[in-house]
Amino acid sequence: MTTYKVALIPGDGIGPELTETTLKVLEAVQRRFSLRLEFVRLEAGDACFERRGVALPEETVEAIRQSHVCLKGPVGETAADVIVRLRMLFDLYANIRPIKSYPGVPCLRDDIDLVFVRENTEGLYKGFEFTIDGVAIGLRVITRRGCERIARKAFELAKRRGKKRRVTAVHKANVMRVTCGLFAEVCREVAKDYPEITFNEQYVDAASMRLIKEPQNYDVIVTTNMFGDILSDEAAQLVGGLGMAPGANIGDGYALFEPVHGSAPTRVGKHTANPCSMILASKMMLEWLGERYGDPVCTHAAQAVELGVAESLRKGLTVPDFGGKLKTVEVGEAVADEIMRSKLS
Ligand code: GGG
Repeated sequence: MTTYKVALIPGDGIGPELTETTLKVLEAVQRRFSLRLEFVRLEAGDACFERRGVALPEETVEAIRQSHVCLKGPVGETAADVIVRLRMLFDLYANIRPIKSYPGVPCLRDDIDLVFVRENTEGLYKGFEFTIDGVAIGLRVITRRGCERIARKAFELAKRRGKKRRVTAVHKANVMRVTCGLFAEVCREVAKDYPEITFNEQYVDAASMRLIKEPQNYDVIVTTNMFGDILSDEAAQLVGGLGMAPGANIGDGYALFEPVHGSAPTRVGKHTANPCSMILASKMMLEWLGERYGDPVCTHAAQAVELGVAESLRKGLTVPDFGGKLKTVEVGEAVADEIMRSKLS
């Protein structure tokens, strides 16, 4: 049986309670499947900064280097110093954010199943910001290499999903002719290598409207860093909000998984936060381990986690926001029960 070392960052705000809840699910996964996860708890985020004066300590980075994969809770005001920095440090260039309707969840429609492939290391998030004589300047960096690898990721994902087989490139090339122009041009070039996938382009403003008008028509959306961050929050609201939004940060040899949302400080201690974002992030983690290490047990475990989430939501075993009566941690226990009952092996 393979043991995978998981770098675990509980984070800030509701992060620690989402982490404990997700661990209940991952304990069930280990009991149910022949799979071992060794968690290495690490510090990073606002609380770490307040205590130590640094949001992402060097030993955290080093421990991540020594692990197979990282699972991270939300962090608060120090997001730029933690998650944006980790994406750059480990070249986690693809931010994969699935948006899917689950039964029992208040969704705009019940047939939404799309995924954002957001470029994760360039654009306005590069951190090149400065002021000159009272003028604040932020540089938007878009490279051919960055566009090409994220476009390929999107087309490969559309092929693997085998659903609508469509990639939509979202940009604003009519205004940002150089930066978005390069992104659009490279997406068009890459599309030629995938004749079996339908390719189309939308301006970001039109896409933000169409996501609400006809979300069922999207499959894979590829876009630049900031557009992806904004549109994926909007789209999450179509399927029940950010509590239903997991995210993966994927590079060529390493990956980090997290809920899409922030630390939600106003919810701390109320035990009402929906933990599905982080539980589904752990499902994506297992799926990635399965692919990266060619381990079908991880793939089956990932399926069991998703089925467990879907089944508990269907039964109304959820938080008050969705009409349920459960506390955050009890949702994890309900999902764990479903996993123990699952027939996958
Ligand atoms: N948009 C929800 C949120 O606050 N997410 C945390 C965050 O800001 N993460 C940084 C990022 O994804 O770029």
